[in-house]
Amino acid sequence: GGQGGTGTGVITKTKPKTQKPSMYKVLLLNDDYTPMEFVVHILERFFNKGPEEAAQIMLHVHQHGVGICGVYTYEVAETKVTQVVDFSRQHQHPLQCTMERD
Ligand code: TYC
Repeated sequence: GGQGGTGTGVITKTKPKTQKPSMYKVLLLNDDYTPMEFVVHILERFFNKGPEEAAQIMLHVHQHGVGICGVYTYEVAETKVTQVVDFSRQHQHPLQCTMERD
């Protein structure tokens, strides 16, 4: 829909805006048992990180307790969390992954 301007004869239009989806941060939590190399592998495999960024994120989580793997729409974030937790359990690692509104 558009509104015609008045006064100057200049026509302005208000664009109908489609809603942007809410975004969710996927967070990785530190623990004392999961090997560092396994966490790097997770970040490469499920979050499409290169080896350097993956190592950087892993060390951030190791030192600070929590870190951001990526920001996604709800369904994608939920799928990543499930994939990380399932894959970690299959390898007997206690790695925890969660999501929160951005
Ligand atoms: N703290 C773990 C260790 O010393 C490494 C680790 C890093 C575990 C990040 C989980 O999300 C994590 N082996």
